[in-house]
Amino acid sequence: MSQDEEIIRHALTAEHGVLVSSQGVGADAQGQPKVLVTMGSDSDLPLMMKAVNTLRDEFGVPCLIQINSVHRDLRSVVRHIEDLPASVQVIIACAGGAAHLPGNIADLRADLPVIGVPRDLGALKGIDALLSMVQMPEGAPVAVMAIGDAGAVNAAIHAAKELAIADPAIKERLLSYAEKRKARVQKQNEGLEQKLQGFS
Ligand code: RP5
Repeated sequence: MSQDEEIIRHALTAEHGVLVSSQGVGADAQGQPKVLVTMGSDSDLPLMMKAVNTLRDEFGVPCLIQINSVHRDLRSVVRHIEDLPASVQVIIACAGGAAHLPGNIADLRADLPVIGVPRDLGALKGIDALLSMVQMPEGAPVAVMAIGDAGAVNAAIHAAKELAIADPAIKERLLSYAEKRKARVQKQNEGLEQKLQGFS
């Protein structure tokens, strides 16, 4: 890649985030982003990759990933969120501690659903983030998921459900995902007798 191309790529990434799809990341990814997965710091990334991978592997939904810190660079958050590509229909926002990112985005984007994922972090282990996200005043809702891993995966499923209202292919994949969960219970029941013998 030439230096000019590198500069353009960097500017696009700063303004819109990195596209991730089933085909890959960034230049390798294909399709229009349907979900923005954003977070306060790249230290949140391992947790949010559970949301990104669920979107891409289970539902084939391309997403944008972008870091947005309302405590370190509020002005750029306003710019990024106001200028999102029109294809983005749902926003997933993760933060830990005094987690103001999802609520601030809910105010900036009255037109898009915002799903909050509280990170299990620090002295209060995510309770602080959960309460910061969930206690929004009337008028700017954030759909808050569980703290940590389950919350990240559920955020992706919830986003897919919202997209499925207008997308039958995603609806199909949601139904297949539910079938896989049912099959897991059946498999556990089949192995139960042998497990019980191990306890006696
Ligand atoms: C929050 O502070 C971030 O979302 C992250 O969860 C937490 C810690 O950030 P770092 O200090 O690791 O950058 O704003």
